Amino acid sequence: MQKSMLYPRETNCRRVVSLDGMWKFQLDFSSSGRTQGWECGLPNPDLIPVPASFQDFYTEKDIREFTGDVWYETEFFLPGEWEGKEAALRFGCATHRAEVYINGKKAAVHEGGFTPFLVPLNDLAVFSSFNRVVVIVNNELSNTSLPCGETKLLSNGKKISKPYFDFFNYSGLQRSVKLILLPKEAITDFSVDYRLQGEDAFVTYHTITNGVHPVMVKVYDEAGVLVAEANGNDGVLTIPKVRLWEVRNAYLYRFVLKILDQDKILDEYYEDIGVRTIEIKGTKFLINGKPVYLKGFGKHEDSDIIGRGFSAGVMKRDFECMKWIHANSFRTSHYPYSEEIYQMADREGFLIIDEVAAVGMFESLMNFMEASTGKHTAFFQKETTPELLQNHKEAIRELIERDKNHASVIAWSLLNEPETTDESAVAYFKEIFQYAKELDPQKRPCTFALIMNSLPNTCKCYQFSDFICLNRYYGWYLKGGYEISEAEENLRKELDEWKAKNLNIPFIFSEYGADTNPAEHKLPSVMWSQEYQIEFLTMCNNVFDCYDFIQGEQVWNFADFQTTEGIMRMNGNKKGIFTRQRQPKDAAYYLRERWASLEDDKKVKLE
Ligand code: GCB
Repeated sequence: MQKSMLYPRETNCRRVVSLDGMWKFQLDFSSSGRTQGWECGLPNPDLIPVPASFQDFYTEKDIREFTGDVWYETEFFLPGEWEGKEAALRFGCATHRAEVYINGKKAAVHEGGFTPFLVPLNDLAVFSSFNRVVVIVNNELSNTSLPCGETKLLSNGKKISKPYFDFFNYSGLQRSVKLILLPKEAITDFSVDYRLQGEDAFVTYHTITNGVHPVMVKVYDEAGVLVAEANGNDGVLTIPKVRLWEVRNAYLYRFVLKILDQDKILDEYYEDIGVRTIEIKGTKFLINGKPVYLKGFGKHEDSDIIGRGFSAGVMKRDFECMKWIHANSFRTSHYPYSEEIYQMADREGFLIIDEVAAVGMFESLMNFMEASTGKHTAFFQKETTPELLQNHKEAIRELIERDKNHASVIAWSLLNEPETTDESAVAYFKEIFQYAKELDPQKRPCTFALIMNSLPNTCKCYQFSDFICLNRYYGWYLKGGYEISEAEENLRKELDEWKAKNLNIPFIFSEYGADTNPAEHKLPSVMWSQEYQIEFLTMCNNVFDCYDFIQGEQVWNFADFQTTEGIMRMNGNKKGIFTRQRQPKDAAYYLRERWASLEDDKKVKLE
């Protein structure tokens, strides 16, 4: 069976059965599962829901903090009528790596915790029968994992995760698992690109199949009317009088692909796709040739009890909150999100900066603090760097292959806050950026988020970015509280230095934010109070409005989220504009007013 990232859908020729629900579950505290044959059945399992992170269900700290192999098991029935076709299991993700056993036999391995993978079943599973799947999910961090970190052994023999990043190392089967049926001759990949001319759109498409028969493509509008068709695996579809996908005003066409052998349908697949163009011209982002100013957030997949597990309910609430506050965009900080979130963004007309899990490439357990102290970790000089580079490229390949058809995805973020002050980063960046450019059929802009010490005169890698994403905390980690006037001066000084470089590309603030305890009110303000969060945002926004190359503001963070415990975090990062339960802090009302007054396509105050 050929690899394929296509989202599972039921059609004439395909079937999808959800395996979500309660799975058997066992932590391997003594690392003995492999020698004791757990792949043939867990000896002493508990039950746990899939999809979900496993950490926050239990009352024992040893479970929440568990680092190592966690084992999952379930049974599935493989229908007899599927015989002669291709059956597979599809994992939405397994964080951070997985080994899958079918009826005791090793069937697949996958590295990387945020992208889907298929496990072919035909050779190992039995049709018309129940079959056992056992999955070993490992959540250890290292210098070669994405995200990066370390795994340490405490003197009591227990392992602990030490992330070089600021979010809890949630793991497990965090997205849906599906049993899927594909035809023998199948479409394995499909991509599109667009050109607009007058009122019409020319959609270049490209399909990959594993057979000899050609693909036929039909495009239907939202009313179900056929608007374009073409024959052949590659071609150009003409959509006359196209209705474009616009920011917060989405329109999706249904692309139906079929492999035909005379009258017989060998395979059928569909995707709902918005037609839009994205380009950068000078300091502007242009969607369908019109400028857009990004308003929104860096987010996390993070909520009470299920951790990073996908929940349609949480997703729905997040989109409703983002609509209420007049946001138009978000960054999938710091890893590819669940596929359903991109589908929803397509539907709702949100813009996504899609980030790969390349976070923590600055060796520090508190990089948010240490980046501004001049700390130097020579991260890309390690002997493990070649292996990291390989994993990073594979993660980018999977990300782009998975997400390339989403109208909502307007850019790829290839790293978050890497160390860029050392010459050794340059070769690494060059390879990563070149690779992403080659892979994307739409040649979307590529970028990375700059850490506090990646400054106009110290950053050796910004030249690779098509637009610059600044993560800046003037007024929080630097010059907070009553010193905020100096924070403002420093922020302006940095922006003046960027301006002097005359790069003639857009800049956005991909992070700026202040931790805020929703229970804290103080007049006059102090850091951590609701009042200070508004003061901080107001200061930053006033500065942004003075620089016309600033073409977007994404506040850190949409909602409070869980991190590793420590003296810098009060049971998590509290920079949310919403609480972890998705209720507004005071600053949400401030932002709502500001963003309502900023049109999607211009910076009102400049004009
Ligand atoms: C950053 C990181 C983000 C942190 C944030 C913070 O620069 O990119 O992951 O959570 O700062 O709040 O310190």
